[in-house]
Amino acid sequence: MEIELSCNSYAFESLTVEPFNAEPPRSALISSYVTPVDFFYKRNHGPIPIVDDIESYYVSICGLIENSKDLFMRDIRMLRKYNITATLQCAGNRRTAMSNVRTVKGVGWDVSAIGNAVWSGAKLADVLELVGIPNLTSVTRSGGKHVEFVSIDKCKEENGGPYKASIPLSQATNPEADVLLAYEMNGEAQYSVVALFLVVWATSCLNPVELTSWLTLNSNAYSKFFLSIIMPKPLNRDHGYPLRVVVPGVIGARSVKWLDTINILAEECQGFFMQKDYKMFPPSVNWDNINWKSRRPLMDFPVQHNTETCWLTVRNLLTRGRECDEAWKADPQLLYNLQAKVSGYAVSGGGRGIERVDISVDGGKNWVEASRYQKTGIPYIADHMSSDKWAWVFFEVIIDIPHSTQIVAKAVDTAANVQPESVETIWNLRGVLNTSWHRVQVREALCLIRCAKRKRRLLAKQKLLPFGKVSVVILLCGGGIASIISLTNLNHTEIM
Ligand SMILES: Nc1nc2c(c(=O)[nH]1)N[C@H]1C(S)=C(S)[C@@H](COP(=O)(O)O)O[C@H]1N2
Ligand SMILES: [Mo]
Repeated sequence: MEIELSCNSYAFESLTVEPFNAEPPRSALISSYVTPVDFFYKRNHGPIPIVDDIESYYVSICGLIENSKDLFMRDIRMLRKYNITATLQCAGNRRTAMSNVRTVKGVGWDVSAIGNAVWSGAKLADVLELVGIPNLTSVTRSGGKHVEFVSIDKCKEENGGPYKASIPLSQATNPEADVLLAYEMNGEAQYSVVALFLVVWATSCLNPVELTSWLTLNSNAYSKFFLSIIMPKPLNRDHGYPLRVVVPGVIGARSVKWLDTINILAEECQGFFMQKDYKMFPPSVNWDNINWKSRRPLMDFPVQHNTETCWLTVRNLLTRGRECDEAWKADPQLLYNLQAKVSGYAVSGGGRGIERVDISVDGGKNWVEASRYQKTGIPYIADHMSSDKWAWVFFEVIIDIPHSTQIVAKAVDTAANVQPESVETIWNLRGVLNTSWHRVQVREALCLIRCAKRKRRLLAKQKLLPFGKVSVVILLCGGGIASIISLTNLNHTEIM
């Protein structure tokens, strides 16, 4: 018997309101390979700007190039549209665990300052071709080596100036690096949600004759309305409407939202977030002896050893054969025979795949390998064409757990980089790139059982809702159709 557990509520957790910073609960995060926009973490350094006149919005491309150019949204939409599934992660993800060792400065993220989305837009390499910079250029004729992205928003760290960051020109002009100017986020996902809604609604409200006459009578007005919801949704304001940069495999800070200007520079961007933040220092550096110039800006995540991050949550609990609580009441020893489904996400920077995820239930003495997956029906093979190279990988293993121990996870990427064992060794004053082994204390087994009970009570309550078997069948059919629709519409991914 398997009892679904969910100890967290599904509410979004706001960490700061001004600027708005929020992350979803852990369990919500790994419930979907493509993170719904509502569960995608939000990281802002200033007030979220409003761009309402899309006709007059344009991006200026200037700096060390022969001809500067202003690109309107229609010019960018004219370029070939790519859908890239990429995981965005804030360099400060898991900062709180680092501050438990010694205080660090920064937003207190738990493990969910990360999300995986299908980003759609033009490739930066194609945009730069429009201003005469060919693919795979490292230096322009006038000496440009870096591409700076300047935003519309204003931050106090920039003394009221705009947020900005840069990446090397060689990366920006490499089509394989998949750097995007994105105008949609999970756009295609709308099809499945809307299709599901339509199927459930139409089938449950109308009989076939009514349905046909309704469709004939109202085709014009309703088709307009439905088209407006079925059309891919633009990027939402929180995530950079109308246009943002997405630099796959690189810390989130370089994926500049609300893009205003692209500058071709000889040196990397001198902005605060490139020079005085998002750098990693050794544990010996403190606020009195820090020399910002001594370190390079963080790019690929994670930087140290290019390791990957991997968190786990204990989601499900299995007892053998009987109802959890009764079984446990009858035989408290059952607690010693628990199995847990340990699952989570693993991700590496730079486009490297996840080669392995190891799980230990004895604090790291013995390990078993978890299974890995991205898309249903397609086995995950790291660095293979069939996998989303910039996206996280989910893992899962069902494992016997002793009543009180520590479950530990560590991932290995395709360059054989392994996560560092202890957070102490990578402690740094800004609390960035905490990629240390993730540990879960299994004293929680008892709490989990209580959660299971609560969850079952909730399920029992739900059965009382006026939600007959027919609706369930419709819902399932709708889901099936919806997933077929979403499969045909997505090149790089599917919604699970
Ligand atoms: N213009 C602008 N772009 C920005 C930021 C910002 O504050 N302003 N924050 C950056 C940081 S630190 C991260 S982690 C990501 C977060 O993107 P999200 O809010 O879409 O999740 O955006 C990056 N781009
Ligand atoms: Mo970030």
